Amino acid sequence: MSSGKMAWALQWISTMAVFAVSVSATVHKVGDSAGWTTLIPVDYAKWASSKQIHVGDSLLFEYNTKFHNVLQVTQEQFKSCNASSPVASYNSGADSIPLKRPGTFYYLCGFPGHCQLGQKVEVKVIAGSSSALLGPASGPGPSPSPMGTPFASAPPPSAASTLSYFFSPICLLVAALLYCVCV
Ligand SMILES: [Cu+2]
Repeated sequence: MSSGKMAWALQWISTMAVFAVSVSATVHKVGDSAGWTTLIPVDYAKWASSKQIHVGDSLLFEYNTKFHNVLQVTQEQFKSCNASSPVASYNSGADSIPLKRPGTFYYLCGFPGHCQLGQKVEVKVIAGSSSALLGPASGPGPSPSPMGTPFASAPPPSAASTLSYFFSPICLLVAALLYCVCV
């Protein structure tokens, strides 16, 4: 096995690792197709309760910047629609907000009267990833090999098992030994 192939294999392993992590993150578009608006009466509380939002996911607020913005506020400010001193503010019209820790987060529109009209959303972020890969907290159960898991849902099983075998640590070790012997 040449060093070129070794490098290729290593690159693939790192690519797959990144893929396995990124696949677990979900983008939640606030209000779904309606977006972040007051034109259509959207029940944002209902929207939020219909979602399972995990750490690592992100929120997407889409709106017309002439009429809306997004302010992250405290619970107290949320209750009273107080937009005077937000924790964070967004105004791109397509704000992607990564959710990095568990907890409840509060967002409202800072334009006069909009929060009172219902343009506010309370988002509960649950600890742990939405993927089974990073969530072994649910007890024992069947535990496949660590390398097999990331491929379980994406490619066909035959390709998955071949890939996981090919990139298994033992296989790498053998490849490294062969490389040393040959050179
Ligand atoms: Cu607004």
